[in-house]
Amino acid sequence: MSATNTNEPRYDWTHAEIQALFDLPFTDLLFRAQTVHRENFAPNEVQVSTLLSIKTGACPEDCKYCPQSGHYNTELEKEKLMEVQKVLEEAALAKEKGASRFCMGAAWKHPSEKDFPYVLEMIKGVKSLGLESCVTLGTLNDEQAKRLSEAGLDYYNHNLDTSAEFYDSIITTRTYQDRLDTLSRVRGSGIKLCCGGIMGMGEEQKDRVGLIRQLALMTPHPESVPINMLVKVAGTPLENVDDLDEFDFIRSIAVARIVMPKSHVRLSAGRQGMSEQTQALCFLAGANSIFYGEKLLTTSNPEANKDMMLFAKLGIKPEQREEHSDAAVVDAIAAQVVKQEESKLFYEANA
Ligand code: SAM
Ligand code: DTB
Ligand code: SF4
Repeated sequence: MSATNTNEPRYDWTHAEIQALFDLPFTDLLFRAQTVHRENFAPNEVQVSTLLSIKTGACPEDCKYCPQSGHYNTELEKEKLMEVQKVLEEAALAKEKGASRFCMGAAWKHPSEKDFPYVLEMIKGVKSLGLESCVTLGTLNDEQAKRLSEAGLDYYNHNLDTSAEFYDSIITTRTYQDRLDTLSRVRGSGIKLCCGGIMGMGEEQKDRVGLIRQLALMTPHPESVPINMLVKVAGTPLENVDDLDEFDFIRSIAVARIVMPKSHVRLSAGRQGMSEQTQALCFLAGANSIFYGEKLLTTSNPEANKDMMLFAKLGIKPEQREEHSDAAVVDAIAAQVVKQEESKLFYEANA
């Protein structure tokens, strides 16, 4: 493996080099990841995004992990596109609780001409609240990417999910190349990329290497890299897949941190099933972003209070957007939440 300046992103990582990182002794890998992390980021800051499903279920795609696919019966309540006003109320609430980015997800193969103008209104509204905006709407054409950019969209989420080789065992209704095409349209329109994948779908280590390499070949790297642990949902084909060893998940975060040194690496879905200690190891491995709030899109996430308590225990602060510095406000909210939780625990103990 070449000893290079760890500070400068590289776009020529080979499969063997990434494989060699995965094969390092665990503490060597984490030490290296933490070193890269500290060269590029404030070590105890974590960016906080809140998710909202703006259109739920009945998706025509057959992604085997997804509770929202219309191909499986997951007993999910389907919902049409939410009203703009309702979305903005949720965004304001997320801001009040300390989120700096609001991410809106729709269970579409691609947005329709009828729905698209409402999504543009949502983006403008979220921006006017002083939040960063992110949407994930499926495949886009050039025109749609341009209109999203003109509406001021900050990030577009579009995951590659796994390696090109394993992809066809997970999704048959679209190709890896379709995904790459949308990603390059989004990039071309000047919107920042949020692109990552899912671990624990029964893939092999070479597939985790393949996914991370594919992400690391993008020039520049995706600004945001969500690493999801599969949330197994009853009714989906992956409902009974074997658990991924959490050390392999933590290794994936560490490797992503090393090969994409300037990207935010998000510890995404799956935190609900993880201990605080596992999450702390993910932060040590270089994760510096989370989804914050009781719900992801359709499945549950740790309660906001619990996350603020975890941040307090670990000495982590929510990262602030550069353009507006209301760090004091967020600190005050965090302190208040922790205080409320402590007094709740005190009263319960003394009841
Ligand atoms: N339909 C759009 C798409 O697929 O691009 C946007 C919404 S989709 C739910 C967004 C991402 O959520 C997927 O790409 C996948 O990586 C992740 N995801 C979906 N179901 C998941 C699950 N059960 N566990 C972990 N991640 C999941
Ligand atoms: C991402 O990588 N993870 C988020 C977000 N991007 C859109 C979605 C996770 C979904 C988990 C399953 C659910 O709640 O439906
Ligand atoms: Fe549809 Fe996205 Fe779920 Fe796939 S991951 S079924 S595209 S909502």
